[in-house]
Amino acid sequence: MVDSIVEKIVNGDVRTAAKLIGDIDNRVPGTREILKALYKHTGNAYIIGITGAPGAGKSTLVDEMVRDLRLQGKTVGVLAVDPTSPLSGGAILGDRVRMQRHSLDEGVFIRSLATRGQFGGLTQSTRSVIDVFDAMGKDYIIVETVGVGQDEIDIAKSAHTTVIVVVPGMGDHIQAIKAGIFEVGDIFVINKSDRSDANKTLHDFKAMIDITRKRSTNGGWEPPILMAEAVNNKGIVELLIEIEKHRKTRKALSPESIIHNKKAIAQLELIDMMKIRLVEEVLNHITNSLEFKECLDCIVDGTKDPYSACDELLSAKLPDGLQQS
Ligand SMILES: Nc1nc2c(ncn2[C@@H]2O[C@H](COP(=O)(O)OP(=O)(O)O)[C@@H](O)[C@H]2O)c(=O)[nH]1
Ligand SMILES: [Mg+2]
Repeated sequence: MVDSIVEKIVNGDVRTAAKLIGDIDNRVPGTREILKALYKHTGNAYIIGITGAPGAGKSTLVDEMVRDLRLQGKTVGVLAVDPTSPLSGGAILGDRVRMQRHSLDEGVFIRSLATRGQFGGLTQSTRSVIDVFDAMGKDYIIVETVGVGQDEIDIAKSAHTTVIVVVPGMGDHIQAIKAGIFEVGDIFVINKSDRSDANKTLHDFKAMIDITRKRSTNGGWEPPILMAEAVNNKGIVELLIEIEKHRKTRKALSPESIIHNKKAIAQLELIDMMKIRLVEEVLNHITNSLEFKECLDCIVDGTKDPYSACDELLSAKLPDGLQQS
């Protein structure tokens, strides 16, 4: 069963992949076993993260990038991670319509993820879907995220090249985007540069990212700032050129730094994976128990304080030694 699913995905079977991705999003039990078997077929795709505030033009940009990459004969997987818009909602629907021109193209596979599990786990499902695309043999995987939360920053850290999209008049946008996201940017794009205040933004922005530019650790790579008008297909070729340059810079790093980077990412991903399992499994177990409901009642009627309730619930479920904090 697992073997035949894996075989189909490795052969690029879209239906099987779509089903698995849906199962990942919905946390269907048993999905892990497939992912374990699939893992050895991953590691070949180049992963590009596109992050920015809602409405910055990320999807428009991605759509144009897909077109250019297809013209180069590359296959592409696109994953839109947007927990703020459910599948039926505006943004994703817009993406669907926009991306429709790729819908008959077998070299493009577009999916979206919307579920933030009760206790988190969006990063985890994103990585799993990336693995599915990767195992399908896609040359490039483009992951679109809204740069607002820690999840998005962590997702960006796993990408090989992270592109941060901002728009003119960005004072507001800077606030909408979590500051930490700028530190993970390898390339910055000022989209909607058809707007009159674009040059001012470029100026402001240069000053701002100078502070966060990450020179030393990246083989001398200085994140460039590009102007684009995604809606008019301007700046896309330049963006792809910079991505390729960044890819080469990464490749040219010393073997030690490559291993060092790989280890850092492996550590981040493994801790994330354990975190989500611990939190999900332990919390699910506890919150579904009778004791939990009794504790809630006691806190409400004033016969127990939440500190004692927490200690009692955990001491019943955690191994000795993990209980004291
Ligand atoms: N003026 C202008 N509008 C743009 C540009 N790029 C995208 N848009 C528009 O901005 C809106 C949001 O774009 P979208 O790609 O959905 O943004 P996302 O939320 O970041 O994915 C859409 O109405 C686009 O047509 C641009 O370069 N200039
Ligand atoms: Mg979008």
